[in-house]
Amino acid sequence: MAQIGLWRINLFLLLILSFFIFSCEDDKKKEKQQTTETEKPVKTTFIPLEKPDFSEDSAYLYVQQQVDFGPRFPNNEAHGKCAIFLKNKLASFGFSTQIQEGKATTFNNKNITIKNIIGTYNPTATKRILLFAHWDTRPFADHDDKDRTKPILGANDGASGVGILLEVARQINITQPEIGIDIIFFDAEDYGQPSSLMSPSSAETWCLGSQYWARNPHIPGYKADFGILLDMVGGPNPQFTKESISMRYAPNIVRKVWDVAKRLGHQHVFVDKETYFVGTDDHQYVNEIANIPSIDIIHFEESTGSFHQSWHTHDDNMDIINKSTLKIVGETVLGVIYNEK
Ligand code: AHN
Ligand code: ZN
Repeated sequence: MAQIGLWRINLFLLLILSFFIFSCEDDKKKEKQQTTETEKPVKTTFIPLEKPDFSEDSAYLYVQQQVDFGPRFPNNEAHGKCAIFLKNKLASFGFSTQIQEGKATTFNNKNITIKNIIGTYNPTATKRILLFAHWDTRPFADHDDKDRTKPILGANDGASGVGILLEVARQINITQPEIGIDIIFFDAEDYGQPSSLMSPSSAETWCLGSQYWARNPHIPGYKADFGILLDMVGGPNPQFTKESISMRYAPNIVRKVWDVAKRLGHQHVFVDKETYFVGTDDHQYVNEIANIPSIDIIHFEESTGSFHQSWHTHDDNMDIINKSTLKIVGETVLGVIYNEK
């Protein structure tokens, strides 16, 4: 009898225990449901954008035409010829144009004449966007294994951004948006001190054209609502990350541009990642000296923590220029312009 009693008590305890275990499981499930409920992403309105007309063939041609001049760095003959070509091209799209000239000294004590090429569309509009790219090319191939002292063609590093902006200018002339657009092709971005030199590398030896313009704007007190820089925007397998100088000075513009890219279906190229790169670019001085919130669309590879492998080498030629990259960037820039009221 006593044994049966004990057995009954054990069974009773087991029942109570299993009841507790099951009810705990239940609580966990509820908890889980609740967490997933609150973790649901906040619904944002996603409105796809109609793709603006942008001819990648025209943009490609404009890149080719610059490269055909040969290396284009301050004081060389091709540089002078290409400056006139770019000014005339912008003028042919209905922009009023000028070449801003200035004197500067390079890291290796060369006296150079800077030529910033400036185009204006709709000069009386108060709402303005500044679009810029550097048009000069590096006078040496300091990242190549051979012929390091010879100048590079700069199809990607230089010509690509300019080629896209020329096609953007052509489209603006067709669609005639109401806002004002200023396009500046900055000179002497790429005459900076090689990092291999033992002397302390100095950021200010780069971007001489944009520094000059930021201190001497073509119109005294010139202002734009925001600026977009294109740098190395024609290479293969592009990755445009949210670069740190842009994020420091103009995070809202980064969001605006990346949002337009996403709405155009280009979110795989305009990746939602913030990256840091050691160095500088023209938008730094447009931000810090001209006080115009500006961002850089620049191909930066997270995997290597550097630019495309052709960077500052003789491989930076037409072979690496990708029409689809030109189109993605061009559509995004035009999408931003058409979205501004
Ligand atoms: C530096 O790495 C110092 N500057 C990157 C900006 C650059 C050079 N863009 C093209 N060439
Ligand atoms: Zn460069």
